[in-house]
Amino acid sequence: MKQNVWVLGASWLLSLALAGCSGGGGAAADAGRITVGFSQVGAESEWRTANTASVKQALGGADFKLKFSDAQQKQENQIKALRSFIAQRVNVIAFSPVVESGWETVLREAKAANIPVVLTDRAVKVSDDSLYATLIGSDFVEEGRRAGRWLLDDSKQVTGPVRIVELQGTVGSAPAIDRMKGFHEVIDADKRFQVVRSQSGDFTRAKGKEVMEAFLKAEGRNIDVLFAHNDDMAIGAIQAIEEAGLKPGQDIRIVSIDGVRGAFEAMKAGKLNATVECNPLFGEQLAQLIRDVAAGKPVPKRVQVQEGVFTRDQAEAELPKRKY
Ligand code: GYE
Repeated sequence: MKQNVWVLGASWLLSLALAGCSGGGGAAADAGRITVGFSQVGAESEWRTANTASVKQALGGADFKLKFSDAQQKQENQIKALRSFIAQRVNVIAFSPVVESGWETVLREAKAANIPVVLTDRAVKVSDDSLYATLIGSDFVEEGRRAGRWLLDDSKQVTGPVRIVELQGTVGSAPAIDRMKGFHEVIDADKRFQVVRSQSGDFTRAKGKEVMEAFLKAEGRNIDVLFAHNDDMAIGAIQAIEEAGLKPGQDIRIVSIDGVRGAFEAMKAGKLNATVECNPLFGEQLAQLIRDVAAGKPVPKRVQVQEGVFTRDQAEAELPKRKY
């Protein structure tokens, strides 16, 4: 592992030296700057928009030259972007993988080219974890548990069954898989709780609304709780619930994840019951990690982002403080 870090660092120094030797105004102007290729998932949610702004700001500073690419939620676009970064011989690749699997080949290509890879936000499933230097992101399993614990706590007075519908994130993505797992870990221990429908809303408002409409059609008034893997889907679902003549936050209790401004507004209006924070503003932390990786310094394999849980009674006081 140590040796690996050293090799990656050395390769960065070498590529800097080569850039210096190649002459020309551009290369000279870039000397000392770290060229980063960043492949973002897309623009599917408020969370993502805030994350993109944070990353662009932090990597827009003097020490970096940023090549930014938006994958529009498609893995094939990300693989293309990564290959293009490799061909351009960037110093570091950073990317937020849309799904967990299917990365081995392209990550091996990056490794063969001695380009270190920093994962942001979402994890990958690979047989060899030396294929990436580090992952900075949230603990999605814990977020799912937090949503489950909130529900448990909010259901103390409920004696009968609690019928839950679940809006999952993008199929095969780390946050969808992990949030579902964490939520179940907590609620499965209590026989009252039952997930009666569970389907992906792809982390978007439009899909969240559409799938919630289908849930309402199938279950009628027999839905007690909605667990949405992100706030945007919950906000879309709130619309569907209102259009069905029901009161979101009351007839159907709703818990979601992210803690974006729209969620705080919905809580303030009494339509959303709780949101579990997932902080997208890790641009500065990422920039420091990239500096360290590029310099060949050892970095932790996993870097955690700090976050909490917020409820309706806190919404009014918290809203002005929210930065995303
Ligand atoms: O929760 C969701 C976004 O990967 C943590 O992706 C991220 C998730 C986030 O679309 O809103």
